[in-house]
Amino acid sequence: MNRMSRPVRLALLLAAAILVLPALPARAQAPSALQERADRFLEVVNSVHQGVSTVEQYALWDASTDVTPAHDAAADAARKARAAFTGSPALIREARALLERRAELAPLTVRQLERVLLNAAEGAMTDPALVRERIEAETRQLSAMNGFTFTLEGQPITPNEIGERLAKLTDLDARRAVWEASKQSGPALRPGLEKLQGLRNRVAAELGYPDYFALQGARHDMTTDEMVRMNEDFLRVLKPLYLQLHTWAKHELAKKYGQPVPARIPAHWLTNRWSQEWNAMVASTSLDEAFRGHDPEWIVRTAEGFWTGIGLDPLPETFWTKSDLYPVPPGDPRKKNSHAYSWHLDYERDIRSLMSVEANEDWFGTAHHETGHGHYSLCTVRPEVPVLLRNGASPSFDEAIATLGELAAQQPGYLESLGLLPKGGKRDEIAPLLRLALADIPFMFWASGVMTHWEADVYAHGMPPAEWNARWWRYVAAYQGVEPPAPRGEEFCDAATKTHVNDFPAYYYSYAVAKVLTYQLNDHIARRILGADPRRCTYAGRREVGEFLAGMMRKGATRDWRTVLREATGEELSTRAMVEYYAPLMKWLEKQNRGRKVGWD
Ligand code: X8Z
Ligand code: ZN
Repeated sequence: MNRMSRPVRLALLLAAAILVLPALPARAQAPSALQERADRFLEVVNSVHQGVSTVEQYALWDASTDVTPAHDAAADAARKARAAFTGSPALIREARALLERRAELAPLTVRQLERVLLNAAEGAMTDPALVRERIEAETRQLSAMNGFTFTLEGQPITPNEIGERLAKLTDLDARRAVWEASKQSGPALRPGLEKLQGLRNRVAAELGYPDYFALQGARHDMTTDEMVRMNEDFLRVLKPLYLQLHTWAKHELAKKYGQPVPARIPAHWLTNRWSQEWNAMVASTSLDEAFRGHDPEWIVRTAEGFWTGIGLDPLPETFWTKSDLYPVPPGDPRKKNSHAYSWHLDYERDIRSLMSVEANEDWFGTAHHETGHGHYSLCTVRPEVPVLLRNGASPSFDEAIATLGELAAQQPGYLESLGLLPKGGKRDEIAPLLRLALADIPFMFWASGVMTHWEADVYAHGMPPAEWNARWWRYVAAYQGVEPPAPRGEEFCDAATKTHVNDFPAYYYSYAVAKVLTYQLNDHIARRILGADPRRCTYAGRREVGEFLAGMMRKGATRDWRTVLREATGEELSTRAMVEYYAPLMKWLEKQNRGRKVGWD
């Protein structure tokens, strides 16, 4: 028998203990003093963060749904109070000190501490005057944007009306007048945005970020260059399809308006005022007729019914009583933000939506989008998910679930079941593909191309304001293949007409990443869960789909987004699914475009 020396035995015992210990339940291990210190710190931070953020959200809700000087003042004060806590130097010091020994801390602890620092970087109180100045400039900018009145021939016109007219008008002069009216807010918002360029960058620099774009990129764990390059990569892969679509679209539009075929598409020919989605451009691709006879409430109830139909818990009753879902009635002087948002006000069950829903195709998709955000928020409300991490796995993951709702809202099987498409009969293979492609493919060139590059130039590359509008239209020409009806000088600031440029700066690439993710998730759901063709499946009523999505959503931001994607689909972020989805359309478009010059150069 082999006898071991005492020191060797001791060493082996120790090694065995080290191997076995991590396998024991957490309770069996005494937490280290460092972990205890972090736990105590985070308990306080989570609790106070929830309290001050809720107060802030209530004030911001009032300011966004009813623009008045009193609401602006209250929002300003609430934002400053929140920043005084989340940006507190004591918080920053302790989070940094703990993260210096991150290897000794639980992964969930590390994620929360990193979140504390990310939140702090939005307004570090190491320079309180700077934070105050940013908040005041932002409150003014939001008030100016939300309170802005567009006019056409001296009469007020709402953003919804602008959209309706651009969808319907066939006279090009009338279209141009509406399109030009939609750009009126730019000059009004320019001075505020010029100020915010410097303020946002200086705030980000306070905690060591090179610029504000970099700070936002950190929410995806990416640098500015990585983010811009990734978006470029999307476009490189999608360009052949976009060129075919662009060529087909400009021929259709030229025919519709009785004009010669242009190289680039005049912006006022398209139905969206930023040319970001083209799906309503020709009657054969528009569903708006089908929505006649439904009211706006039907749209929102149907959207919520989609999510409960796949087995998710219903949104709380207060969603219906506290949300602001419909346009301000004509004659009512109240001003509200006319864009669509989902709000998670208290990190518990106060989930609301701010929309201006009308019964049309656009709002039908958007209502599915917004209620999707609401369900993501609701799924994160669990004791296992600390308040600090009750968000999507990343901003683009949050947008991806919402965007998946929009995709589901266009599935022919679902539309048929709702009576929005004729039931049965021979299904046209191409029409639904074309309708979806016209929404999603131009969107990528707008989001990954124009918006991402322009905002990177503003924040990361220090673009002087005197070049803003020229750069904007250079990107529109280069990425979208679109041109303005007449030259647009620096007296305009057309980028500032886009809501996000003012209130969600350096965020927009999240929608492009989300679109890519959406096609990956759809591919996985169709093939692996429903055993169906990704182009022909219907999610509505399928509880397996709800379970799959809820599995991701319930994690909130407790896990890295790339890991969540890999674990859910077995794949890294990739445009593969998007390109495969449109392979039959690509063939069809090539046939339609035979003999035509493809592209605009
Ligand atoms: O802003 C939105 C949503 C709210 S998160 C309605 N979207 C972007 C936009 O309208 O420009 C959805 C798609 C892109
Ligand atoms: Zn969204």
